[in-house]
Amino acid sequence: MIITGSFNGINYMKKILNYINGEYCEPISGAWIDNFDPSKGEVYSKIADSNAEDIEKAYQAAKAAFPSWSNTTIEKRSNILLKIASLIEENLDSLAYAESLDNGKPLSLAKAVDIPRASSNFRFFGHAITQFASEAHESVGLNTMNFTLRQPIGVVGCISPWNLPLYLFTWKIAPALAAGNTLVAKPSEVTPMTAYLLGDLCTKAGLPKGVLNIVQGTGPSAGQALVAHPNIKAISFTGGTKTGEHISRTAAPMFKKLSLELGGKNPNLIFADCNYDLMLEVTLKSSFANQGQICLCGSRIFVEKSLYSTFKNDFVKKVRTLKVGNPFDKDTNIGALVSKPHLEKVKSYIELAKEEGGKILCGGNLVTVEGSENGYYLEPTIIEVFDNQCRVNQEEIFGPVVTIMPFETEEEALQMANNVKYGLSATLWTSNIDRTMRVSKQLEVGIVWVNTWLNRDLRTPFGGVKNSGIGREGGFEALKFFTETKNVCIKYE
Ligand code: TXE
Repeated sequence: MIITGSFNGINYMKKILNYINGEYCEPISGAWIDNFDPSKGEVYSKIADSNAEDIEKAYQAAKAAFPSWSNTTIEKRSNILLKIASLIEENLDSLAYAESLDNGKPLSLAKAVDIPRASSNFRFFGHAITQFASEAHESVGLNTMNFTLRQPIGVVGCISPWNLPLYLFTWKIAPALAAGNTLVAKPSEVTPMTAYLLGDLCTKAGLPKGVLNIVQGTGPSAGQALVAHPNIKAISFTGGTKTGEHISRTAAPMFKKLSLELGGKNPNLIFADCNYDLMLEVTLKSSFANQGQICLCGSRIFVEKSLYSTFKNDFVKKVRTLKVGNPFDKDTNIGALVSKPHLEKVKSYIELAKEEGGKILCGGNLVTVEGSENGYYLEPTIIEVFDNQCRVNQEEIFGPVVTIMPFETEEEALQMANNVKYGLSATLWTSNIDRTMRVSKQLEVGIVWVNTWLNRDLRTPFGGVKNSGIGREGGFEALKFFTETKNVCIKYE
């Protein structure tokens, strides 16, 4: 089925076009790729299969728009961003619907999290840019004054993934625009719809032509051309670690600025002295929110031995109450996984777990949803593992699958938490402040949550260490990334 109708005033065209120089346009090659509705496993629209020529066209538009946009007053830039934020809010229902349809996530989640956050991203950076300042260093006694300029880089590239489509797309483009850059941005080919709809809202908000160019298409074609473009001097990327590695290789010889937010295999450390009920409730979310397809999900759960069997029983009981179903059903907790290949990848890890000696405590099976029999549904799965070195505990699965394992001492918990190639986030459950400090300092990650999860203040630095990436985004960190720093040293008599 191809959707050609409209929902709350926004058209679902059967073709998802590029947005270049303020206009929707077809890919130069005339090639299209299928776009699937994961809840039904059916093609419902076509995406522009863009290539290097489309990237060049977008680059030329962005280049032409740069002199004017970079010299636009902060107040005007800020106002346009705030207007985009308001338009996203006004279109909450339609955008949430589009996100669920494209991604398979529960509509309730898209309404409560994805779309409000996309709006907040624009609102936050619309305000942040008005407060962004730079330093001055007076060399006292030497009659010298230094001041630091933070100037927009020029044309920058943003590449985003499919798990939180509009949320992560706007997380990059809002600061890049606020800082005065012009952009070529590529959303994931798996979930192109909301980025496509955003183009129209940017036009309505008065964003000048060419400032934001959205090119649809695959990673190897459009994405690769964007990263390889010699005049696009900075790339902000969120996606898989392998892709990040490839992007680094392409970009390094051109000395591009890179911000890479990659995979995770995040530990949850649960100590017996925690607030048990709160921990249980939040652990359910940190394990299975968005079908477990969030780079911040806590996929390795380590529990202090004295609490282990109680936790195991209660957690299994709770997880069994989660309803897997059509994303548009009100009582659905877990929707469809994003694509068939991804479903197959996640399922293969469940099979691997069995081979590795893991014990499936609940879930593990595909789910057939009535009326959506070809959708990509999987039961939320808990695997008890006995060795932190097994592959299911070392590799990113990125689905509704968590492992649990006991630990005896704080040292052992830390050692297992850190013994992995990733280092994005960790969640710690304890009521002991000394332990909080000790463990937080020793965890090899970029973000630690204590007695909470996915609690985000947009001013805070966000990003990982080790194979989870390089660089930090969020707050002024993002504005720093999207600007070039220049020191001006003045000697006076
Ligand atoms: O992501 P890709 P995939 C992890 C997760 C998942 C795995 C693979 O484990 O199973 O990555 O997912 C673009 N040059 N995460 O393959 O390919 C691509 O078009 C430039 C974690 O779907 O990394 C898309 O826009 N761009 C993650 C974006 O990269 C390229 C979120 C991400 O897709 C490119 C998603 C190339 N050569 C997956 N190849 C997180 N950190 O949140 C691909 N792309």
